[in-house]
Amino acid sequence: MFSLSFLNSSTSQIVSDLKTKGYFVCEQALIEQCVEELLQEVDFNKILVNTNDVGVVIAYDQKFLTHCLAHSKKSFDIITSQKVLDICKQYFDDNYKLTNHRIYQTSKVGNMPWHTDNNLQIGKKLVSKHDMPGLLFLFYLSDVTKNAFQLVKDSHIWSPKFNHEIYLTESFIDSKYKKDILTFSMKKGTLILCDIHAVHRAEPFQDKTYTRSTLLFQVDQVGSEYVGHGEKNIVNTEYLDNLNLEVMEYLGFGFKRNYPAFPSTSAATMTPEDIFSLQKQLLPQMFKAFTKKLVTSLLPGKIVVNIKRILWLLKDNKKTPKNN
Ligand SMILES: O=C(O)CCC(=O)C(=O)O
Ligand SMILES: [Fe+2]
Repeated sequence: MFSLSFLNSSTSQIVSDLKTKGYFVCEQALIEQCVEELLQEVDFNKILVNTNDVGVVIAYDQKFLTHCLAHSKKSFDIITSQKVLDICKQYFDDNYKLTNHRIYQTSKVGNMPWHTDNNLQIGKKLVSKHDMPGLLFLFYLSDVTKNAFQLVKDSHIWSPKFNHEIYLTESFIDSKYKKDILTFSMKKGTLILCDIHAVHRAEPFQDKTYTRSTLLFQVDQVGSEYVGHGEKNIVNTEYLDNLNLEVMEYLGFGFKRNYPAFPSTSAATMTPEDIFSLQKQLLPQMFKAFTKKLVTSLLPGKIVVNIKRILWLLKDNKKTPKNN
């Protein structure tokens, strides 16, 4: 899963970089095969529409699989890996929790403003900034040449001064910190790990042919005064082959979660192109549903059941059971 260069990076060095510089980067921390296997678990072309499962949703030019702990064993393994837990254990000096996670694909345009991720929410609304320590893990799942993650050097030190702001403007950052902007245009598999108090964004871009895929998760040192901080972690129990107290605490077993899954989506957050392509998929299904409805409304229920029985027997070439 992880490359030797990441596994061999000393955890105390990573933590020391995080404490001093506010970030740590490891190019190709995930091996290529792991990225491929992870992406195979996520079908960004299959969108949830009355589907009784977790899956992909659309928010404008981004597609999200938020509940990846329930749908992707590879992302579960990365998020709960010993290396990640060891970094967290050394970085935090109290209990830490996974507060959100998602896999997403950004296409065509991106306009993310400069921000920090120390957000407190009421429902889906960001209401204020908190001072809990926290770490943002971001893995590139595609080669990133545009829409790269950007971070303002040393901003984890001064960002609390701007806790009254939800975003920082481009003109403010350009006028005061242009020379401190780091742009991480890097290969598939790269890990960017940073203090959630660091000012960052995905560099704005516009290119109809470009797509970036990412796995992101955030871990916060959630104190007792912040019960409810975080999104719920929906986990596929099949994946829990490493369950121990450390993982349970980290995933927040028995811990309240008040925030809804990010992003909040509905048919209204789909682009006209996505709605059109969905209509094309729905049209044949609509005719099928109408035909079915017509047949079942014309034929008495008993006959329908008998037809189904006959088809079943013919299909499997079974003998009629004695009691029928
Ligand atoms: O995708 C990125 O580069 C940054 C994402 C981010 O900062 C966020 O979702 O809060
Ligand atoms: Fe962020």
